[in-house]
Amino acid sequence: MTRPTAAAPAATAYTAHLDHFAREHLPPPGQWPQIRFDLPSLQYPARLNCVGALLDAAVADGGGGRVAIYADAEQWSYATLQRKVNQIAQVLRDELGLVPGNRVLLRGANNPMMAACLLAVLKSGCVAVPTMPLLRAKELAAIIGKARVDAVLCAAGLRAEIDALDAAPPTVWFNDAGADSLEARMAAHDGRFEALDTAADDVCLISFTSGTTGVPKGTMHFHRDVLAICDCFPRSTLESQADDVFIGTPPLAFTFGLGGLLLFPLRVGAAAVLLEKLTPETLLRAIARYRATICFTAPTFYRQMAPLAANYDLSSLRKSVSAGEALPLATRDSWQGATGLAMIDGIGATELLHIFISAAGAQIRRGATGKPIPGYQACILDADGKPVGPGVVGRLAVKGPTGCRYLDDARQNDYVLDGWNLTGDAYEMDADGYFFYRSRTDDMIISAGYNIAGPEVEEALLRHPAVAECGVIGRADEERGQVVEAHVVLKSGFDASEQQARALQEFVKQQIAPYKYPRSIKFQAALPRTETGKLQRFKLRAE
Ligand code: 3UK
Repeated sequence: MTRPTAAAPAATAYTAHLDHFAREHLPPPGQWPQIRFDLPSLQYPARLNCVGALLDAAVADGGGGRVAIYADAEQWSYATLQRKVNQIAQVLRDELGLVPGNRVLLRGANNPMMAACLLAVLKSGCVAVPTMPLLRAKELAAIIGKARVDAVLCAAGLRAEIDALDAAPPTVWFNDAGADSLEARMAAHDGRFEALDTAADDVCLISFTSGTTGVPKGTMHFHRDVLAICDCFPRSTLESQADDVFIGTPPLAFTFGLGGLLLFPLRVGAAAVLLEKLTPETLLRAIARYRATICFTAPTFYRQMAPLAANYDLSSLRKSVSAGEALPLATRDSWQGATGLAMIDGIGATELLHIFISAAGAQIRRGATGKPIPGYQACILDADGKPVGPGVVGRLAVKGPTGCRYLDDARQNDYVLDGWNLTGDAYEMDADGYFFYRSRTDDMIISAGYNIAGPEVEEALLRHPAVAECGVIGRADEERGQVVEAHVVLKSGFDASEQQARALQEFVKQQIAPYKYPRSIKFQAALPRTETGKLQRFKLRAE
């Protein structure tokens, strides 16, 4: 095997990549966050292929017959998944001529072939660039340019936006019956493929943030990072096991979904249910049908599922994980009331790959996200970058085994300060070390000199029986600088009237300090959200 010279001094000398693009575009070592492997479980060998560790090891240990993936019309054992992954890896190497380090863009909904494609790219030593199903040609073009994508694996049902590109890289279609489809090509290969002998710090994943402004940011992650997220949150907090059945909504192209619906189950020999286009009703039905034990989704989904839960047999469900945005207490309470389950809230970020502050069971404290999970450290910094004590709102700072490495992006310096990752969130700690989310740093509303966190007002509004959903923003105001403005979706049977608005305002004043009440209320049919369930506050502001 050839042994090309490595580029960046921050990485170890060895690399299995023949194409050095990823390593050459890591940020300079001085701009990296501090990376810490503080747990015995995080001591990885210098050579590591994450798919070798996740999939081949499970089969070698005799788990080949276990179910890895349940889907609508089929179920795949670990051995089946391994064979398909190997066949795809053979197509990538032998037919597309890809070499280790090449970037492969992936585009598909959550289904077994999408999962197999992702794993095949990593196993072959290439770099996966997963993309959200709803992205349009313009956004895909930006990603293709930024990550210098060499090839595309795309679900046939999503081909329109690839066809609309001015210049698409060589593309193979999957979820397709055509003579030239990935499935047809796979059939010509014997399914034998050794995991490439990659370095633990070879880049294997470039995950683009669902950024709201400007050019998307690509976050680069190593083979060891993929295992590190499996060996942190799932072990300490989720306590997942081989008999678990994971289910949920986040796309595999979002690292919340990649971890929760593919990597975490594989790490413990468990099964994942991969379903496309879930609604609150169909997710509930699927939990009952597949006897799912662990659910991953966003707060808004739990909020919509809670009133319907009584119609389904959810007796198999043991754990529910909420992430992506703040979990309002009203949502935690209604879900717990409906299912008896204490929600595991967790904050994660694409830059850190997965969840780093969370709590489960008896460790849950009302209103708090939780504590840094073992392996991670966190603190709150003031505007000057100095740590503040309990009771002071400041900037959340985190470090651990994973961290921010943007692909060729000056914004690296905004995210990393003195070795800490700054997530852009305003948080407050209590005397026991629990972390309480307040708002995004940029979203803090300043009205007549008061700092008001939109989510606190949302929280209060959500307790009103007429409110289905709401989003609170600061609206520019001559007199006060900003005023609190609530965008409210009413439950059916309630009228968007002046009187209703006044009732909501009064209600908020009863719940929280009266100066925080929304002076402006706008009723809406729906709120703008990303594919990952996040409220798009900038769109509310633009209205
Ligand atoms: C916000 C939360 C309060 C927060 C993600 C789990 O959301 C994920 O990644 P993104 O890069 O966004 C990161 C930002 O989202 N956020 C996420 N979870 C929470 N705020 N409470 C929460 N529980 O502003 C954070 O900085 O899209 C979540 C796992 C992997 C992920 N990538």
